[in-house]
Amino acid sequence: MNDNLKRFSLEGKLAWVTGASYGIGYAIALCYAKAGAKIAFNCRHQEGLDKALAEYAKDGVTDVRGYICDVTDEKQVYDTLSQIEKDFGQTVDILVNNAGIIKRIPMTEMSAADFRQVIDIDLTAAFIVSKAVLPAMIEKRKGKIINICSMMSELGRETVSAYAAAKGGLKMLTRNICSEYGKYNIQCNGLGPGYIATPQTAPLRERQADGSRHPFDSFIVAKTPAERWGTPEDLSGPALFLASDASDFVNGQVLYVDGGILAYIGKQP
Ligand code: NAP
Ligand code: GCO
Repeated sequence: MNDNLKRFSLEGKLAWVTGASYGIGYAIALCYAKAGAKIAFNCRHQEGLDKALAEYAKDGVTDVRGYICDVTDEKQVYDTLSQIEKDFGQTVDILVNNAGIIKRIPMTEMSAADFRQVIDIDLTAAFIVSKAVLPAMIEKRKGKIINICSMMSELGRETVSAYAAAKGGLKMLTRNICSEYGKYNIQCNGLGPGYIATPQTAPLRERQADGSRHPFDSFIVAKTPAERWGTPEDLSGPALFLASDASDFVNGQVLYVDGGILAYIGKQP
């Protein structure tokens, strides 16, 4: 492998991808494993964890362990991190704050409890898990933190006030971790997926009773120069770049992987 390609290798690195039992997290973890990384992932449901382990095995990933951990629970996060370090015999080199939810409710109908839950999982949890892994990265003078942001880090839309507030905040948390810890050779960047076909967006792509496409599905295809939804695999290469030595001088950025949505006014109806 030539020196340039070596910079994209994750050989010997330990990556913790939160919420990687399926969807975007799974695709990122799989890509990292194929680039040589050992994988730790977590989720809240044993069934999802077991299914994911079977999928990883089917995809040829052997050096992977799953943990039941709710990323909003500080004790669970610290206990899981200790177990990960014990199981793999090393500290975390790469953290991907991927776990996330969305609640699509008009703001005037959304309870404060619902708003808080989205903020807790999509923003506060990234603070909790990043804070947990940072001391070892500081010690090693090396580390990568990748926060999974969103179109909603830049744009609003009806019914996603909590999610947009969380993802906007996550962009600024990314910049702040860069500012505070860049001197320790720690890079913290955001990855901003466009509209990706995963369980999270399945309701926006459901066929209508008459078999026609969901209006939102048609809207997104018209708004995307690539004229398609993204797949979790579309994120793998950019995620690998941000996790590898190839991005050691990239810090505090959000790399949008959106098929061009943010650059495009949208197709004339
Ligand atoms: P998804 O299919 O709904 O998967 C979410 C994952 O997070 C699951 O593994 C879920 O497992 C886990 N999770 C949720 N809450 C958790 C918690 N409190 N603690 C631990 N794990 C938790 O979502 P996705 O579409 O792959 O999205 C992944 C990330 O990308 C999210 O941050 C999302 O906001 C972001 N994103 C998605 C899109 C898109 O179009 N799909 C675009 C931009 C950004 P359990 O339920 O078992 O915990
Ligand atoms: C929505 C979607 C989006 C995507 C993604 C876009 O309801 O608008 O769920 O929020 O999940 O975040 O980048």
